[in-house]
Amino acid sequence: MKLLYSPGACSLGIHVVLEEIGKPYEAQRVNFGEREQYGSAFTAVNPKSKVPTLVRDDGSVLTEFPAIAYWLARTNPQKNLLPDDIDAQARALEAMDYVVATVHMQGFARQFGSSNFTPNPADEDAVKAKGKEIAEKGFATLDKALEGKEYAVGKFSIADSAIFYTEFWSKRVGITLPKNCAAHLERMMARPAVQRVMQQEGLA
Ligand SMILES: N[C@@H](CCC(=O)N[C@@H](CS)C(=O)NCC(=O)O)C(=O)O
Repeated sequence: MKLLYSPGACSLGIHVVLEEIGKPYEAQRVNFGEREQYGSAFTAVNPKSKVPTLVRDDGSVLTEFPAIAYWLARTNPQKNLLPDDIDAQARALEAMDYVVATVHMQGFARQFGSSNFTPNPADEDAVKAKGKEIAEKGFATLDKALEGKEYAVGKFSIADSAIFYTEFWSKRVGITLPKNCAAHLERMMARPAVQRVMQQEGLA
């Protein structure tokens, strides 16, 4: 398998899942600085111009964080990256979707790429402020869900790798994480798989 990633991007969460699984894979850096994701070599693989992109052993390509994480968890059941219990499984998917679709795509995307949300440069500070508000509401919601728990649905699951990448981004935009999210981030950073990914992506 090959993961196409950009250091510190949301692909970080999938990189963690691959390290948790522990099977051989290749991690190929996509250089965002050089806009490689828009070049023909990349778009031939993923026309969406986005990471994470997973090229599977049979050559087929899987995109979208929740789909990739779900597929990796279900094809490696011995790693218990998704609970067996249907209700807990649904909770894991609920948390993952909330992180990707709301906290990331509505909250952080406004802060990292405010010009994508308005044609008027004068509005960009307001866009960023709205993004911060959405992300902070997201962390407050996740914080409640994490109350009294080490991980989102009991044991470590793919939901935690999604929560982790947005927690990891919080410092970049000056968000102070609420206590359960801060403890969750610390717990994630202590995992050997996460430490290996930090080294590999040059983030340590
Ligand atoms: N909905 C996508 C979001 C992926 C995404 O937004 N990736 C960002 C990095 S965090 C990206 O590749 N951005 C490159 C670009 O838009 O040029 C998913 O779930 O994977």
